Amino acid sequence: EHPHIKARSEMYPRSNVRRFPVPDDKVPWSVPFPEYQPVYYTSKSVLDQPAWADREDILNGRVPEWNKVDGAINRCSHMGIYTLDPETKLPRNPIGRTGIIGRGCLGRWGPNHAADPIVTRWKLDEQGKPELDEEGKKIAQFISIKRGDCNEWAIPGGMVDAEEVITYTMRREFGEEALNSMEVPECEKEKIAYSVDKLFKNGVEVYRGYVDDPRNTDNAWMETVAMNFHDADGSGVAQFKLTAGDDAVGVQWLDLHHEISLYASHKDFLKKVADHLKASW
Ligand code: RP5
Ligand code: MG
Ligand code: MG
Repeated sequence: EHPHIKARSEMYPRSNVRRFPVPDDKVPWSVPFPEYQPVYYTSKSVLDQPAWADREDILNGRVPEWNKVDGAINRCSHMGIYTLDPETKLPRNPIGRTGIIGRGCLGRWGPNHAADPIVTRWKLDEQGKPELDEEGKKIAQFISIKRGDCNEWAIPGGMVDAEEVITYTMRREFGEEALNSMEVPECEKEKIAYSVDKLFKNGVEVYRGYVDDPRNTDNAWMETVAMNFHDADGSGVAQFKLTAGDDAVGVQWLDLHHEISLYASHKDFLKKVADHLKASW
């Protein structure tokens, strides 16, 4: 596995917490690192224990079923069986060290499951013909949102709610973040739901696994399933009026391109979409 990079970025998001520096070669747990002194951080919003968060003293009382579906909570990893820290008995990041222990601002110990819908179309020129790159490959575009927490462009993904089916999470988050579905008048809601449902019927999974997210810690990390919903003839998405909603502060079509700069490891997922569509990259 590639060593995570964003999960080692110096400052933990929306905090004054500085990670203990972890050099590339010291990321894997299998490499001894006796000087390693990770900083403990769990944000106040998580300690307040909202419905989406585990208890801080989770080992005190009924021990959760790690690597299993634990009641309504999916504690399985897409990366295979994760191990527990020999000392703290808490789940250990499958990629390796991050410089922080605790959960940061993530609710679950272990994997925190998200879903990422990648809605694409072909970029058209003024005549309505697909635009080609130097190699003659068609250029694809995807619906990107600007995240309010860091102002970075990203896929409009979100957390899988307890017992929610992943494809439903994708439809819901796409509606909330890219179409502002929660704010539209009741009479328009049905129309939006109809076109979203139609497009989201035929998705292709392009990635399933760990996300190199800046919120990750040694004990809590993001995982996702990313799917591509391609509107080949442009008729489906044309009806969408893009409006940023919920925690998104902007929304736009972005070209798939190897120089694109996106939140977490979202660029890796888009490369997979470009390959799948045989589009320009
Ligand atoms: C990323 O965080 C995932 O790939 C997904 O896009 C996102 C989910 O978290 P929120 O958008 O709910 O903060 O790791
Ligand atoms: Mg959301
Ligand atoms: Mg989101």
